[in-house]
Amino acid sequence: MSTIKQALANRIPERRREIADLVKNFGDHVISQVNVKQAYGGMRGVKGLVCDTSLVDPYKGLIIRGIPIDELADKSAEEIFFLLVVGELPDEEELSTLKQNLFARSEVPEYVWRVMRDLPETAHPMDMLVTAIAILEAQSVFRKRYDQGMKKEEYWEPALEDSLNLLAKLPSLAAGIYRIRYNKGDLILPDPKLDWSENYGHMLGIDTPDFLDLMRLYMVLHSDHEGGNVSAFTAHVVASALSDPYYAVSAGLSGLAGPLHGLANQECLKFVLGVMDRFDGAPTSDEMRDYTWQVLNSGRVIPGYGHAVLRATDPRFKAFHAFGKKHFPEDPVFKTVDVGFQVIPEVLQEHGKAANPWPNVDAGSGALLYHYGIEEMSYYTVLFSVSRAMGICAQLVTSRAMMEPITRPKSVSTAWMKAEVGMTEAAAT
Ligand code: HAX
Repeated sequence: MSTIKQALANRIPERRREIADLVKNFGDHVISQVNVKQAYGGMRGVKGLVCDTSLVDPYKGLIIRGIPIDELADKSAEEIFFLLVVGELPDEEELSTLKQNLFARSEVPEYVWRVMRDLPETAHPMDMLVTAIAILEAQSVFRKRYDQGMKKEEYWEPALEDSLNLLAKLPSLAAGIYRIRYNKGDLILPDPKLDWSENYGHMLGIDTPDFLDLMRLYMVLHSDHEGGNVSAFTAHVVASALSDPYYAVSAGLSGLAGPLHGLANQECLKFVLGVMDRFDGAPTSDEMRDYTWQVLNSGRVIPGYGHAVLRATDPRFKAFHAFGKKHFPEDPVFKTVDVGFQVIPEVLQEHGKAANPWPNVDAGSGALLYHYGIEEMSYYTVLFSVSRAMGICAQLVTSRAMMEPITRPKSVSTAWMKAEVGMTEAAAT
């Protein structure tokens, strides 16, 4: 049994008891109310979901299993995955076993590469990634065990097995997509001396220590963002039907591919390069202010700013910003991000629409990748996806371990709503 599996197995009985007690003793306790605006407004603020891997505090940002993300910024991706799944950081032995375990499962089957190479050049890298994960489903242990007949109490075991198999392959897969889509030459094999995130950087073709450290930081910062965001929630719903982790992760990452969610990092760099193009390099504060107004007045959003939950500068943005300040403060792309940080929140406040005028995680990450030569911005959401797959997998393993039922909230019609609020007389269904 892998150590991560053993560590989780040890904790499951107590957690199941805890939840059973909560539901038994306080099952009727009301935790949220829903108004008409929320029903039509993307359920913003409605508490109707449980996520124990992480939470997002509007002012403090991401907190993973009780630890604020800024305190985890020097950890490895494997430590974060262990923390997400088990609830505690691994000891040395648990960590090294997990690293070996992931490396041993990392080979991507040849048929996946054939499909990747056959996709048309117009296929977005996110389309390639989602396709690759979907066709890896052929290897699902969960589906096989379910077909053989498996008890509900055991669902989490093959869910974890599939998650480890999938996560182990993601760096090779994602790096291969980069090299195929942008004609970067042959695929690069993983190096057994490197860990999961370092191997990702290595297989992209960039081996400098600073870049590998950025890859580590990138994988840590994007790993999870509680349960209600589009990708996590989508994956949660899909997995609740007992679709296996390959189906759930590919569905969740299809949501991450939207410009209001993970694709915002691609849009951010487009915005930054657009400013630089206009002003022939990093803009002054006044130039940035004018440009921001122009974008807003044309009815577009400023990518990388605003958030559905956060109401302060995202600590993940701060961590990326600190990395840029430390390693290349004079880089013109980074400087443009920096000028934006000084000016855009003020403009958005004056504009008066965005509930949160502060930068989110996507505002600066592209500039850092660009500095190291990853200039193909349509690839950025793939990097985000490799990291976020950790949170999605940890959440679905937890859901199966807690034996959660299928997700099925009640929807109502507009006719029902009108009758409910008294706009019409007849009760409608
Ligand atoms: N620029 C311009 N207008 C913005 C804005 C921004 N950055 N952020 C919000 N607004 C606008 C909204 O479009 C909305 O306008 P309408 O009333 O005309 O529809 C209004 O302000 C109120 O929106 P909100 O309540 O502040 O924000 P939402 O919870 O509805 O949406 C979003 C949150 C992140 C989608 C939004 O802030 C946005 O579109 N930001 C830019 C895109 C972006 O950076 N997305 C990445 C977010 C982080 C993430 O998920 N990464 O994966």
